[in-house]
Amino acid sequence: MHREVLRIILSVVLPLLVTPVTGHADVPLVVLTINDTTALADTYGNRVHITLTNVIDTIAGFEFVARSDNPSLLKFDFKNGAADTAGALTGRFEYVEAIDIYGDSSAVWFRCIANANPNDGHHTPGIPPQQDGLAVSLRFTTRAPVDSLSAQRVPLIIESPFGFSDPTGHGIGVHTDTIVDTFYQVCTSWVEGSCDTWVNVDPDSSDFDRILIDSSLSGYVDTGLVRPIHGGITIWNDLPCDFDGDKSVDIGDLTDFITCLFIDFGTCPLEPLCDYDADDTLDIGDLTGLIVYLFLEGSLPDSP
Ligand SMILES: [Ca+2]
Ligand SMILES: [Ca+2]
Ligand SMILES: [Ca+2]
Repeated sequence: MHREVLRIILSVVLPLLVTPVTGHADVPLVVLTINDTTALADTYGNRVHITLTNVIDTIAGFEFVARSDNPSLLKFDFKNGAADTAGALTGRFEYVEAIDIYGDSSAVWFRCIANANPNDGHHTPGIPPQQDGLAVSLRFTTRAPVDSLSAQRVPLIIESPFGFSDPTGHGIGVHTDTIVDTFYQVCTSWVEGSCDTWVNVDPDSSDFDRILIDSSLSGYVDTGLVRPIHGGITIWNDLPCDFDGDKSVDIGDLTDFITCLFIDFGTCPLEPLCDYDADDTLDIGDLTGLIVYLFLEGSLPDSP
């Protein structure tokens, strides 16, 4: 078959093979979440967890950019390795890279492929369907908040390149657009019955030997099917609930809290705030919040 004919057939048939992704905006296939986190001002060694839910597909590779909305307060820590995959779903992936995409540590471009080297004698599987697994942690550093009296939240935004591949290398939740263009051509040089040189002509003013329909495909991720959930870091000058001021919240702070609530009644300090329900008093409800944070799956209060 002539190459030209094959090309024409392919360019007509190919769009028909591309099944459009129908929208189920309420049932995403993949969700990537930046989890809200609290950090102290002017510190390094902080981590924010990025979690992944993949409902149907095994994920063999993915990429995303996480950008700090306020790099003067929060930057990613490329000196110590911006991505920490220890104990994460990507921990055994053969290729993992965290790129300083803008060169100023304001954003991380994270890329990973499970079985990046197919010839190393070891098949590294992707991530089978699961919920809320830790995909990777990102390290960041903080500066002091501008307003020293209150905490400040720095949004972390998920941006492109953003996408996920299944084990066959196909993008998950990718819409494909077809761009079609039509050319009218004459042959200017025949070699043994086959055309050597085709030239485009204007069909209104010239005869033509053939019509060429050229199509090219371009794709984009449907964020209804592959959903990014942005997050943020609340930066405190003083750590909430750090009653003894040792820059960490632990059982010693719980003891201080219990003491001020039940033994030296009314001696709870106004700072640091540990006011979970934001009612401007410290009481047993706030103590419960701290207990949940220390022993179960809770967080520190996220507003002053
Ligand atoms: Ca391999
Ligand atoms: Ca403490
Ligand atoms: Ca309270």
